[in-house]
Amino acid sequence: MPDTVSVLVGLGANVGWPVEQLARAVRELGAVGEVRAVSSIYRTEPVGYADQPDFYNLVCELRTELSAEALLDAAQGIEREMGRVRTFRNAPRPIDIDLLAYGDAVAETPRLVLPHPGIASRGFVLHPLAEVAPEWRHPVLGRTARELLSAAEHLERAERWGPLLGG
Ligand code: PH2
Ligand code: MG
Ligand code: MG
Repeated sequence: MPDTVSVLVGLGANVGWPVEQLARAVRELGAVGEVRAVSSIYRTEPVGYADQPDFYNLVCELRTELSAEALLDAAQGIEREMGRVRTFRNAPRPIDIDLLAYGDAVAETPRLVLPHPGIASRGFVLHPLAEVAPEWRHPVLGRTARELLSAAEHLERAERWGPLLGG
């Protein structure tokens, strides 16, 4: 594909049938780019608002011709289509699709901060990210995903649950 960008996308779900919802969301992302790699699914402790079920998280690598803003629109369209209703910050959700990194872009707009500010401190991102793209280098911190994971302290509980099937 000419002029494509490699994008890292973090997905999470903790309402309904999280594993099926992750598979559907990855399938739908395949309509806006080429899904190059998908991590295992991790079962993770909720961060931010604790009184909710465990999350199921994964990270995938997508190559796309879309701009970051257009990709965000597409991701939010998939979230809406899958029944996501925005209530409060860190609330339970049937699907969450976050742009973790868009090439080497470093940007901050009202809608989008790149790379995602939570990358280096969240186990639910770092474990699947280090699995799918261990040599990816954070454009601001200058560390690879593998290095960020081994340097991180006090990560919440995250266990590998299994592979994504039916994606
Ligand atoms: N997403 C959040 C807040 N907290 N915790 C886990 N374990 N996994 C998530 O995907 C997650 C979270 C906000 O999007
Ligand atoms: Mg999120
Ligand atoms: Mg989100």
